[in-house]
Amino acid sequence: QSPLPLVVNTWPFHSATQAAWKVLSSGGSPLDAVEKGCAQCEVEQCDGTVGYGGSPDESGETTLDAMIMNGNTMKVGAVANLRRIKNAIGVARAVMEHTKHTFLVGESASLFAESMGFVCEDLTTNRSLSIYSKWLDQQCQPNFRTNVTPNPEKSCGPYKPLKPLPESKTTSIQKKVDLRSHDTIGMIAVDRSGFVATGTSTNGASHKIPGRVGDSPMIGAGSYADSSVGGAAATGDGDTMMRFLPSYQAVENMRMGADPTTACQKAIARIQKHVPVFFGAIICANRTGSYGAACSKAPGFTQFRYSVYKPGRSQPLEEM
Ligand code: SD4
Repeated sequence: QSPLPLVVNTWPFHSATQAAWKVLSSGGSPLDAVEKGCAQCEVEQCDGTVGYGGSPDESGETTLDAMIMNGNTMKVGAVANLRRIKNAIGVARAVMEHTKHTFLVGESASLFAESMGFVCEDLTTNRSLSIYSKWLDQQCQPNFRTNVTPNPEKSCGPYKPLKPLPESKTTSIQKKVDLRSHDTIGMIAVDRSGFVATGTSTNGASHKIPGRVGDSPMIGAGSYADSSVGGAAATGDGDTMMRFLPSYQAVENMRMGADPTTACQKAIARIQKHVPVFFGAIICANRTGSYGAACSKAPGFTQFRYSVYKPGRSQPLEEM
């Protein structure tokens, strides 16, 4: 039996996998599959880390990052720091298909979305308000400005820009926060002809400085697709991962002959050479339907799971 079509996505976000599979198995395009799959997570607010109502920034606002890539044409649409619009992957696709541009950000991305007919809504929910107010109350959690451990005197607010500590000096508490505050959907879809599309959607990192953009919408970092080889998508600590373009790296590893698992392992190893402790994982699939994944083995992060749907399965498989 042919291993195609194929859907692979980060984490056990099964209804997203299923939504993408429904499109692909009925002969739809991998781009539609990726858009539908990621949009499903945006609606369900998967893990609170995709879509509205999650990961409020330092001012309490939820903003969204997303990208989609067509591995046949090598076209990409991406949005970052998108405000007031729930369907970030849809806006990313609109950038790709209805503009000459590749990447729109912030308020201007939202205005573009509105002009394309996307509904403008508040992305704040009771849940995101409560995450935000708990964080404000504590005010001594390590955060993205200070990068330091909590101060028992409670003198460490989020409001003083301090010089960040070098990576090697970050505390275990800082690392724990990073582990908890990351997740995202990254998806690869391959149709029977070997057409590969990839995409991501996320609300980024909790308590980030407003304007911070993660790896997810960045081409080659969050995901990468090239139908002559395959596709890859990443999840994890975007502030670290984006510096290494791991999705691009993984696809290039496959181009040079690596199987998907090895391609992912090598991309993770490249990061860990410079940043031994970080939280991240990559999924890969090649154009013929082989797939694999790898994750960093950071303390406190022992298991990365991802979902696969392929012919002959009545439910998404969960692996790793
Ligand atoms: C980010 N990588 O903004 C994204 C979100 C994430 O797992 O946590 N992905 O850093």
